[in-house]
Amino acid sequence: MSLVFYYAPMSTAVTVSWALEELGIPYEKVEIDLKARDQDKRGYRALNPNGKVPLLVHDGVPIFESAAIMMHLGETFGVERDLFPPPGLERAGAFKWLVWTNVSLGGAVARFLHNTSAQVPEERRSAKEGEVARADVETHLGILEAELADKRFLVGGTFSLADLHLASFVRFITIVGFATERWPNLHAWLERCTSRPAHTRSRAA
Ligand SMILES: N[C@@H](CCC(=O)N[C@@H](CS)C(=O)NCC(=O)O)C(=O)O
Repeated sequence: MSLVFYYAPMSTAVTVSWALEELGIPYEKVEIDLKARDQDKRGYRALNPNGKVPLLVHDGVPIFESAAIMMHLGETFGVERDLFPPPGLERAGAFKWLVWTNVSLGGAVARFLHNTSAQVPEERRSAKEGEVARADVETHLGILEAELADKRFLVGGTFSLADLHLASFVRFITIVGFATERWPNLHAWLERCTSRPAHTRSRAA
């Protein structure tokens, strides 16, 4: 079995670093220097035509999109390690939150960043759209807050790669201006997830 993980520090790839650390499976790491535009090199584009990280190549098969990588890691290695539900309705719950992270919450965050980040040329930004997107992000965080009112983790009562992926993303958005203290259930859940030793190890790696 071979797993090659293409990553960049402080990018969407951190969720996969954390998952690989939780799973404790051997893998090879290849750093992609985004500033040097390694992602545009022909060899990399042949594996990931999107030119983005993360990318996981499993036995020669390239898998891009962090949510898809998480689903694949979960069903292939996570079930026997109690980090992903077996096939069935709990697994459907894990899929639901993985997709929600990238599409629903992630879409609102992408609009927020597009309209507020100094890295986007001013003429392409709109303060009004930025405010609308901020409100959308907060609505999504409110949905998560309600979901966590009576549960410690998203599916099946135990920590899973669905929690890991969403916590990794929520941690990122705390850095771009969304303090989680306003949502106490979410805040406590984020602390439960990110205090895991594998998270600490993945940040040090
Ligand atoms: N939807 C993708 C997003 C990946 C993504 O946007 N990666 C960024 C780093 S955070 C990237 O590689 N950017 C390089 C570029 O756009 O040139 C996923 O979840 O995997």
